[in-house]
Amino acid sequence: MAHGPAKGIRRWLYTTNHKDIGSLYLWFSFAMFILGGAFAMIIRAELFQPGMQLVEPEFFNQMTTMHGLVMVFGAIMPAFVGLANWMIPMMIGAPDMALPRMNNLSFWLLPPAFLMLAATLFTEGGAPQAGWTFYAPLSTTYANPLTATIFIFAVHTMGASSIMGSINIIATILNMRAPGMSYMKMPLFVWTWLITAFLLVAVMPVLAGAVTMMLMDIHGGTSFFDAAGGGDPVLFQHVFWFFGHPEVYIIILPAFGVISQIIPTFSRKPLFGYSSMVYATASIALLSFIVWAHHMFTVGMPLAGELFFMYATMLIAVPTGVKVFNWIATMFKGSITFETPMLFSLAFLVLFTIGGFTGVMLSIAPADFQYHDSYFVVAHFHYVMVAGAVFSMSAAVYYWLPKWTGRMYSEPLAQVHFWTSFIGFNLTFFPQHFVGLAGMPRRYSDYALQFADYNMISSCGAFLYGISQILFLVIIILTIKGGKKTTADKTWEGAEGLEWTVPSPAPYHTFSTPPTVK
Ligand code: HEM
Ligand SMILES: [Cu+2]
Repeated sequence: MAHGPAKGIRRWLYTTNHKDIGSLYLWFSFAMFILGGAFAMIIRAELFQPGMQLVEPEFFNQMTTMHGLVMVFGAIMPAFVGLANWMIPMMIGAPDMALPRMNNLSFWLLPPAFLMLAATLFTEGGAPQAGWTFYAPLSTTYANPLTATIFIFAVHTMGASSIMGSINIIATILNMRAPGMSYMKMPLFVWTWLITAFLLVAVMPVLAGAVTMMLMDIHGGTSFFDAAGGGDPVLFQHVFWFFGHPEVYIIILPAFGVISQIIPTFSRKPLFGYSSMVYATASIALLSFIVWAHHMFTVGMPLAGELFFMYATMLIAVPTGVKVFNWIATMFKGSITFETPMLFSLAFLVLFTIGGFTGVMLSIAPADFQYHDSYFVVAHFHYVMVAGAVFSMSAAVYYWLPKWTGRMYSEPLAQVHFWTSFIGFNLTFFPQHFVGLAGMPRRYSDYALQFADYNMISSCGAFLYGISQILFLVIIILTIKGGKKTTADKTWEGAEGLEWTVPSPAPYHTFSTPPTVK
């Protein structure tokens, strides 16, 4: 019991401690957030004005591709895995994750994977340019073989990391709950991660299959995706989106979990409709498997197919609506206060709902022929991924930072971070709905004159959002180095759950005797 962490670098290389591994994931994902953000800034700088100013079109394509890949696989997913590592054992009263050595390996596969991916920027062919969806044949026949091969190896490595991480999370939740913690007593964050981990185990192998088929097409003489050899490029899209659509729920479900922890705390009321939240999450996860072709309405599908995927997609709005109504009902007649985690959660609620509604618009098959591959889509998924996933991560960091470090962040600075993020985000992405509907296509380095004003607003908003994330880093460092000590177990008056029963900072080992849950 009494032994602490190893000294120096060995602590981090060999660690099997869920808190250390959680911190590694969180710092890694923040580094990737800054890297992916730098790529976004290059994109928005080029798009500040019509015409070509700063970069070559090829390099612009590399930036959109790398930005998407780094944000999805490097920033958001590892951020939530980091949160899972830190919080799940503490929330279920377990001493650690079920498979601690595998946990170490899951993390340490990620830095080499992203080093490889980033290294492609310095190869002769440059980084991947086919978009983060890397549709064949752009990513096979027309790609630089060296770049494509490194990229495929990097994707396999990330996938192995994700699968091991999810197996660990499932094993931990199924086996290591404290006595008395039945499934229907688990905190919602634990529930959403359990369901997410099953999604990951189900679809990461599909992604692995897709990139392996690409590898065979490039080097093995097959033609899975090459019509000239009897294959079909549309097959690539089916395989990709059978992974890719559940993937977007892998990104958003843990965010739902975070919001379900935070809103009750600052409303000083228990979560409204706990069991319906669990069933809604499970329904969303199941439905996410039967809607993939809503990304492919324009490829030429039988009418029955278009209708099936249209209605199936719209069906997801039902459980999602249940969740949104439950969050609102939780706040109803609560004694609400507006500390930073709550502000980010409220922004999540409003902006994610906007992203949800534009999603319903996109699901209307005949209308999608107009929106498809336009900036409307870019606006839609940033309302979901940034205002959804990234805002909920910001909320989570402010909410649990005092528990992690035993120190309080600066509330005034955090509020500045919130408002600059909120304004910057909306300035960036709200106008993109309009230019998108007016026909501005995505992934182009230049655009027609009529889109100039809105693009300038977008770029200004993006720079504001970007700078405010540097402030986020400063706030975190200031907290760790010199924040006011909070020794009390509970930082927040309304907070419930086992993680709030241990001291702050959370000790290196918690729950060597399991707590009993009534
Ligand atoms: C303020 C921060 C951000 C800015 C300014 C920004 C900007 C952009 C821009 C301009 C594009 C290119 C759109 C296109 O032409 O296709 C893009 C694409 C994308 N972004 Fe972001 N982004 C930001 C944050 C994020 C975050 C946090 C994520 C995390 C999920 C993300 C995910 C994506 C994805 C998946 C794409 C699609 C890439 C592609 O079309 O190939 N973005 N972003
Ligand atoms: Cu989808």
